[in-house]
Amino acid sequence: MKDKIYVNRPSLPPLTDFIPYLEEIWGSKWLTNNARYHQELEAALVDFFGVKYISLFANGTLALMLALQCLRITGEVITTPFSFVATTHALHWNGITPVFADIEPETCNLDPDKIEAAITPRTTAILPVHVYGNPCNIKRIQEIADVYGLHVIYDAAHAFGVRKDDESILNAGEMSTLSFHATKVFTTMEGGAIISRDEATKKRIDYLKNFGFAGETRVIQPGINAKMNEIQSALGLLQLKDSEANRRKRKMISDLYQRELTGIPGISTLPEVPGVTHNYAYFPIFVDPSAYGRSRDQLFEDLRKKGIYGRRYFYPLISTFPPYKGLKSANPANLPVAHEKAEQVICLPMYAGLDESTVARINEIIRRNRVA
Ligand code: T4K
Repeated sequence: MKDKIYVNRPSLPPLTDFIPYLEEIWGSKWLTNNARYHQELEAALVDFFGVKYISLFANGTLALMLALQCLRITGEVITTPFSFVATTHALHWNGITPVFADIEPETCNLDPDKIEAAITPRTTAILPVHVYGNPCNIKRIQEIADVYGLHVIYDAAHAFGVRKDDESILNAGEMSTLSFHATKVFTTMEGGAIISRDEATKKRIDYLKNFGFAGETRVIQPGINAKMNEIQSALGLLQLKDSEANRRKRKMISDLYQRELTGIPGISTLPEVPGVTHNYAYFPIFVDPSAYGRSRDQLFEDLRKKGIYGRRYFYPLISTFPPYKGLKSANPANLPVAHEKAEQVICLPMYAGLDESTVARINEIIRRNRVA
């Protein structure tokens, strides 16, 4: 069998390029706590994204947890079950009750038409996710939030560099959070960030990620340690240099998949959205067994036997996990589209280092495995 092909692989710079950064860190003995590379990466990302403020984090989960803390969100928050479990866990860790609403079939994102019905007197915010980096319906979600006086925080863990009508989608809502995990298109090994829109909020976020310290002797809120360190920040600075070249490589792979898979009965993909600069972070396909002749799980196993390690992101749905399945909103009858998508999805391998011949082989397996 050939080497295993994983769903993701980080694009790392040459090790020799990293050494001078390490030498600088060793020489200065500044390892963390908003030191040189941390500051440089924040400035570089603000510029790269076209956003006002960014605060770097140790990972995306802590960023989400502290975004909620920072806005003092309580009660109930409306969110999507079709995401990585960290989205809902961040609510739980804040003592907030998640309220699941269904997703749109076209994008797999929270369906604005399902939000209003989920609002109760205890609702304080909406927490949508730009799943696979595809933008949510930002305009409609904001309209609903404005009418009902709700906060909006976007989990933008997948949305690094995504733009709509030439503006970063990270400017949507009051805050957006990012993940820079090893599996993401831009990585600092572990890492994350919060995008905020005014200086006072940025300051509060920075206090919270440093135990709540506002200066040497003043603590303003029960904060936590969620800081990114200098080695992570240095890797981020290097990653940024290759980010556009890597995006172009992923676009080429996405085009290959789209071209070859379109037209196979029972296989559907998410098309590119006009006006959106995609980051091609994931390549999900959806298997309709009645037309494909084999189930999603059969295709998933067939691919595995041939060394292709796709992933069923996001199956099982968050709403089916024991901590959440007892919630009224977790009833499958409330979430028919999310259940259907979770039963059908496979994310195919997608990363800049994936070669064309492997993509062709994956397409061929999917084409040949169909049972007419
Ligand atoms: N919100 C959303 C919407 C998210 O998707 C995530 C994380 C978060 C919030 C939370 O952000 P973080 O706290 O993680 O920063 C992965 C990631 O661990 C997770 O970050 C990510 N979303 C989620 C979608 O996927 P796993 O358990 O599927 O990852 P794992 O370890 O199986 O890796 C997948 C493949 O990637 C491996 O088969 C090979 C490759 N890989 C992985 C690692 C860790 C590498 O090549 N190198 C590596 O170092 O969760």
